Amino acid sequence: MERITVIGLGYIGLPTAAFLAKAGYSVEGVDVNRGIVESIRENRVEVEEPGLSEMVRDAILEGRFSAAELPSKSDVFIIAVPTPFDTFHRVDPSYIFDAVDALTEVLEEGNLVVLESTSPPGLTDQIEQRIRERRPILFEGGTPPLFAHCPERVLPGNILFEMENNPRIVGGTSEQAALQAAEVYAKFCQAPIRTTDAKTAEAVKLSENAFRDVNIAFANELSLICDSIGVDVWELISLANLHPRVSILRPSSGVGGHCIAVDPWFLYSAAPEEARLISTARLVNDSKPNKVASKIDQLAEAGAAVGMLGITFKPDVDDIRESPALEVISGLAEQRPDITIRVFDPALKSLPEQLDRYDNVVWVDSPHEILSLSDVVGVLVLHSKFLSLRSMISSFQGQVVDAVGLLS
Ligand code: SAJ
Repeated sequence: MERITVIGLGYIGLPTAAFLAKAGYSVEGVDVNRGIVESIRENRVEVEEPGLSEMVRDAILEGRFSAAELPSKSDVFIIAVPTPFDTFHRVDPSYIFDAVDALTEVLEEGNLVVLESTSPPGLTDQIEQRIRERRPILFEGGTPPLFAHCPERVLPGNILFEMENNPRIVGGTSEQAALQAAEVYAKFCQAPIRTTDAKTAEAVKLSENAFRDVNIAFANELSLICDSIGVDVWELISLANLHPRVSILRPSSGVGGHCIAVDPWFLYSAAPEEARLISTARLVNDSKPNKVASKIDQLAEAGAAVGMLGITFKPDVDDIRESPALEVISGLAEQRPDITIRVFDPALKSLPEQLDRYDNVVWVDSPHEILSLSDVVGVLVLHSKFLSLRSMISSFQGQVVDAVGLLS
């Protein structure tokens, strides 16, 4: 049985490891976070994703998945660690390089190294170069290690389905690398797998997320234009979308999460002079939470009770990373110490610490409390559990700021 090591056991690494184990590989998951390693050893999964716990548990019980803090010898190494960016929107590849340095110690001739983490164009080539400098001997025989980029494309909340059913792009620093990596992914991915060079694969992934960001920015910009000219943006979009070649996305509280709000900057930093539309879209989307907060601010009289529906970065997930709703609430809490802000989110059990520190922000256990105790209500996330509140909100006596179109 071939051995695969997956470095980084988060939203992507963990399901990837589970799929590979299910496909018959002997998989070792590696994470620098001891808590994560221990949780796997105790058969626990801390990533909230439908079906994932069961799949990981099966892999562990069948003896095909184990966890460690450092990589051991293997045939294939897959890197799935986060790639953050700094305040100047420059990519910080330090987690990737830490993972690379850890595997360099145990790498052998003929091994395959696959980068799944979203990365700036050229990083997979840099990884090869870095290892070549540290272990030149591995490249002197007839079977040097191979390097490829296979960007993840799955949507949080639907990861298991999409990991198996979304087409994959595999880019190698050589053709052989791309083909070998494609062979590994074909063991569990049912959709077409297309091969290319590593830099193209990196740029493809970034372009996908930048495409979505630009399109959401268009919808968000329309919502601002509509507010200023007194037109209902939701009606406008539904009418415009009747055109066979128009498909406008949904305005919102802003764009959050760890992908779409981040990745376009990687394309931007690769060619800042050229990436004008992409950087403007980022700024439009980043400005949206503040616009929503201002709208609520204007409606809330001194000492008002404000209710907020939704905290997470998008509907029906429990993830609050880069959440625009969180930004709306914290921004308003800071600007308006005189108002009380009651908050409810069906995907969470209590206030996250980012909101808990405000004396004027209070968690409530049901959306009905929000509606019965507030003068102004903000709908910040379109959770499907909120759909049943439509008629109650429509007959609500106070003011409503519906940033996500629940009522439309
Ligand atoms: N959003 C809107 N309006 C819309 C659609 C989304 O405001 O019409 C907002 C959401 O509320 C959220 C943000 O955009 O705050 C991003 O949500 P999303 O569902 O569009 O995407 P993510 O970030 O969950 O996942 C994206 C996906 N990329 C694309 O669809 C091109 C996913 O396939 C990628 O794998 C993932 O990024 C990633 O990890 O890169």
